[in-house]
Amino acid sequence: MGSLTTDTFTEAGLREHLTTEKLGKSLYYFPSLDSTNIVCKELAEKGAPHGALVIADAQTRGRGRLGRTWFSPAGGLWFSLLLRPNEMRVSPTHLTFLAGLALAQACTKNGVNASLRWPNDLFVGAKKAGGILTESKGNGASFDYFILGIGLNVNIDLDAFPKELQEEATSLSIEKKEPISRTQLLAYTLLLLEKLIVGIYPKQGFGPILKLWKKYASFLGTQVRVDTSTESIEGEAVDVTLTGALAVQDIDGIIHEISCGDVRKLW
Ligand code: BT5
Repeated sequence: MGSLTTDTFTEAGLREHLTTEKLGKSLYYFPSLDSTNIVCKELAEKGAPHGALVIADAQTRGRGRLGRTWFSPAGGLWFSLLLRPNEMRVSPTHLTFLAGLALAQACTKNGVNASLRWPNDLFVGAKKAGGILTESKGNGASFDYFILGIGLNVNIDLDAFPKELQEEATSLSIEKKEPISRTQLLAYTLLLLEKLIVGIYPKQGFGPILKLWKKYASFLGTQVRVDTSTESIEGEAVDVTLTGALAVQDIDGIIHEISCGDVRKLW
């Protein structure tokens, strides 16, 4: 495995590589902080502009969905984007899909075959390598802002993961057997994301994006268990709808459309 010290972040290096128009133009880099989503939210409240990027080498209180912990040591790509709805007409649900697609495309371009699992996970093989946490202020009628948080295990050795994650998590460097430049990966991901947000989504809608997303969704067509806050549903993951819901067909042929939950592959 390559040394993690060969892949350092510098603010100047990040600025130099970014080729986006708005995403990341306002940039806040921290060697370590609690959570990029939290800091991004604070900046949003203080009036930071659309596209502001908060990035950290390590997080001490990285967050997953539903208050879960996101393990974030140095070597990963942990960042959050502030997105303002007056600049971007996209629903928070769709935003998670746009981000997943950009992330999967960027990983693949870097020689790692990534797949996507509904609604917010990035997998390599059978192991999770990244996740997305989309938060928002306001509601459907008027969103104030969105915080798009992205975590990707880039240059992290297996023994650096806590025991309970070693079975189910991986990193790009483990899979590729060499380190990957986080700066370049970030720059490429943001470029793809910006193209989706300002180009494809407003002009062509969610349909074509979902179609591309599904190409990475290797869990579709397999047997899964979906745990929601109220129930567990087992069956075949048959589709993801235009609203971003997962359709699961159970053993009786009944199709359940699930808007929020966690997917586990059964075999
Ligand atoms: C997610 O939640 O997958 C969303 C993760 C988003 C993290 C980014 S990092 C930048 C930004 N700032 C933050 O504070 N957060 C965002 P969820 O689907 O709820 O998955 C969480 C579960 O994934 C945990 O309960 C663990 O089982 C597992 N997990 C935790 N850390 C992991 C890691 N580094 N790699 C793989 N799996 C992990």
